[in-house]
Amino acid sequence: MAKAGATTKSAGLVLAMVVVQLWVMLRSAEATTYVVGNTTGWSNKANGGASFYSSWASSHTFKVDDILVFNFISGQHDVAVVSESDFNSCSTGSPINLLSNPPVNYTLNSTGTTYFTCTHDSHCSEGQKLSVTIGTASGPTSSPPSTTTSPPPPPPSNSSTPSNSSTGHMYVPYLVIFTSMAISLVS
Ligand SMILES: [Cu+2]
Repeated sequence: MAKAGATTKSAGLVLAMVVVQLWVMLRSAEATTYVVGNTTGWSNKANGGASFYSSWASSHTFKVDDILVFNFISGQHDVAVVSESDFNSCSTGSPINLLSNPPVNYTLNSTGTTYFTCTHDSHCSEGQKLSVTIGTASGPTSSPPSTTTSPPPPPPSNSSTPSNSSTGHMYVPYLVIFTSMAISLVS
């Protein structure tokens, strides 16, 4: 009797561990943090210039809610989010967004391509530029921009708020399944 009880107890413990592990795995698949340029960071002196950042970007598959970390020395660089044409021509005079306090953590909040560069001196033309594309199954949304200048709303699926408490609900079904499995095994 005592032996059976101990077996039940350890089986329950193992299952609890599996549940926790699965939960951690699922949560880590949620959003990934990428350090731009890895140890090189965000620089105009990257080996290979612009191709350094394009190959860095192509070595990753980005998704909405992923975070880009731009590491650089304060005052030497900045992170400008620019339009495609400004990106191509290295026009840094009218960025969409300008972030200058390192480390800059930028959350990718929509599908499509986001263009980054540095506004300091000629850093852009020296290769300090990065474009990051988040693909969709059917490509970028085809709805033309209308009168509004506000950014497009986030996709309606998944979480409307990025907080952990709301996304945590997504995994409740898994926990229920595993808990019921555990109960059926021990009973
Ligand atoms: Cu720079």
